[in-house]
Amino acid sequence: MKRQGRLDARLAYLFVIAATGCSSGASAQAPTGDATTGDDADAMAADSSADTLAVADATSETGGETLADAGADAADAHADAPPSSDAADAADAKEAGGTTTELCNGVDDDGDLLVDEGCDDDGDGYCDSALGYASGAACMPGDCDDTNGNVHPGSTVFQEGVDYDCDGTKKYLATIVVTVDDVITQLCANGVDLTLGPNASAWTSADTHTVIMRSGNNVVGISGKDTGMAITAMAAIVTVNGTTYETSGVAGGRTYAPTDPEWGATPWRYFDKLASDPQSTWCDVGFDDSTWGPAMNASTSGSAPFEVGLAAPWGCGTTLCTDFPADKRPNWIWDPYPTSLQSAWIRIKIALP
Ligand SMILES: [Ca+2]
Ligand SMILES: [Ca+2]
Ligand SMILES: [Ca+2]
Ligand SMILES: [Ca+2]
Repeated sequence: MKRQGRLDARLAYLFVIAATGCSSGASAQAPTGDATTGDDADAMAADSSADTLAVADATSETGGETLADAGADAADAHADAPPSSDAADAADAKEAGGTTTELCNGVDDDGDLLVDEGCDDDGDGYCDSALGYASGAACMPGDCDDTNGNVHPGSTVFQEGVDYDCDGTKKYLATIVVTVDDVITQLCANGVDLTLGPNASAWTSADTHTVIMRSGNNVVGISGKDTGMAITAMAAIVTVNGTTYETSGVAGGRTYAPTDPEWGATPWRYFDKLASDPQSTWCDVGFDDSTWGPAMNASTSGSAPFEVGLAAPWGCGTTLCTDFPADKRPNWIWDPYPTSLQSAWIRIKIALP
């Protein structure tokens, strides 16, 4: 019995050895088949430490990454799209339910490890206005075309038919050719006076001006006077966005009322309240010219007096016919009822897309 008892004790000891195992046995574990909960398949330390082997660790990490991580996966509760290195686990906050759209804010919103990607593709320093914007962005807001570096808020690089300064309006270069018998006293566009040309006081020669117009309504205003205290007449062509607006009027000789069909027959409106100033805001886009009447033709386009060689005061003179485009002959227009007006004002409203 004693012999048998010692044998039983030895077997029990060996059983304990076998049951408790030995830590040196775990260190020899192969880099696959991770048996310990919370550990990696790479047999290194637990997930709270950096993984160093490029092995799959789909079993023990809640994120189910398919590539080895370089960062601290203990904090990573969400899967990174491979081949993310997960170098910045701050991105996990976005993966957990943050926005999936990149905003221009200095933060990687969509967790692709790129900060503000797409915000300034053209490199002009302004963020794509199609993306959301918040403080922290490296670019300024409001780029309405992030494919064109000359298009951004404040840009002065003119481009025909383009909203190059991102204020919501397209821009167009308008050309104004104008003369007044006898002198131009004011030329304006959209409420801004233009510098008069060298021929402002020489009615036999016209001056050419350029001005930038915008989407919506635009106004060109011309004011002049007759130095002989008699009748003032004007001739002008405005060309913009492929359309030409020649001065034109209605048949004259009488006073027109707003109910007359002739009242709206010409886009050129004439201030016919004798020689008083219409208002300081008469050139503004918002000025109400509904009480202004239609201008009267002093001569119709293509006929006298806009023909070469006609005598003063209504002929082309020496240069007037060449100052205006050869295929364009504006009418001289004046007051619809022939009174002796020393001063006159005309304006035209032009709507652009
Ligand atoms: Ca991003
Ligand atoms: Ca961002
Ligand atoms: Ca830009
Ligand atoms: Ca741009």
